Amino acid sequence: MKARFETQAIHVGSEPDPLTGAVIPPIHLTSTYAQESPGVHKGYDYSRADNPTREKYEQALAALEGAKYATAFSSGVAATSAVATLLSPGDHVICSDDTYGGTYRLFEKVYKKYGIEFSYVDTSNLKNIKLKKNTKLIWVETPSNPLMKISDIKGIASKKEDALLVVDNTFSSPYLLQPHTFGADIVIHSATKYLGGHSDLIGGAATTNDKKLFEEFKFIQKAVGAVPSPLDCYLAHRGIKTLALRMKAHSENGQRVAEFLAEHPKITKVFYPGLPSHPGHEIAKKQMRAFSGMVSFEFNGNVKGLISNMKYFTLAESLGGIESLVNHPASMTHASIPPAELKRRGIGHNLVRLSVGVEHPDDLLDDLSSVLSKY
Ligand code: P1T
Repeated sequence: MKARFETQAIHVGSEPDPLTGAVIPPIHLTSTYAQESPGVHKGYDYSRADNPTREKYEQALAALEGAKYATAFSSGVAATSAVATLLSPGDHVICSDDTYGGTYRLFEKVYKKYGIEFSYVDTSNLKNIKLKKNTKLIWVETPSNPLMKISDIKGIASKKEDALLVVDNTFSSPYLLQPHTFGADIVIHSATKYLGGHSDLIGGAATTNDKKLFEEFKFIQKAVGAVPSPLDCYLAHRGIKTLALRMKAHSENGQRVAEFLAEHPKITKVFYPGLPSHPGHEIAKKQMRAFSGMVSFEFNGNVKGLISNMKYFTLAESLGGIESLVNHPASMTHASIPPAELKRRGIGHNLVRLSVGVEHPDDLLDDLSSVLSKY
């Protein structure tokens, strides 16, 4: 019988070291490998191409996404870029109109000039998935960054024809959502976030069940060279062993914070898929195990004062670590999106994004309550 998620997270790729019996396999901090004679070696020749620590981490990642293959990259953006290299001039991409700002920047500032066409649509409404003859890729972020829109992966997969469906699963993590089971061809991650879980590394990954796609990713990994270091692979692999525990706590705390904010008289709008009032709540309930720790809200008072004076929510970019963070999308994570496009997307100066950590929820609510009483 196939082991369950929590068991796989701890055991896949973590078998004791055959040489010494070390329960935690060693970190292979090496760039190169001795060869007996040219081309005769133990399966490794250079760490950009292959490294045992990276391989073990990739095995664990694939298992958790319910995929056959995983390829690790040096950042989430590098994983996004690896997917984009599958495209050719003249290809068309449908992309969620609410994504991490760096994804938009990469598509618009780097790949557009190679003759790739991008349409940004609200993928939370299936009616907006309109394929053109040259549509090769559909890029979906769910929940999206920063407005927490929920896209119906199964519904989009049923409309994708020959296009590849890519889901950026960063905000959910594989514990809450396994996009391959709903028909996604490729899942990408910023491992910097929930996978690593401790805000101490930058990493990315792509998973797939398609051998040909995996071979292309393996090639890009080596040929382009955006690989994570063995130490970062070790840290990310160590992080995912507690993913289930952390995601349960993040989701419980996220729900408490979202409910608190929804009741607060100074907050005009809350974006959290765990609230029954969220337009994507029913779809989220069907495809996710819980609703994660990402909560956004609109506050029409002194936003700068509010976000700069919290006790436990540190003002910083990024998300998904055990500690709570607060971010101002318009001027921080999404500042690379031009003002008119930010406006079209509904990302205003009054929007605040929280990455709710795993501290005691009462302390987080006390912090929010106190700062909201001052600003
Ligand atoms: O930062 P990096 O590891 O390169 O990951 C990029 C990325 C990809 N996808 C999503 C959904 C993301 O949120 C990110 C990075 N996001 C932030 C740094 C942020 O604070 O939103």
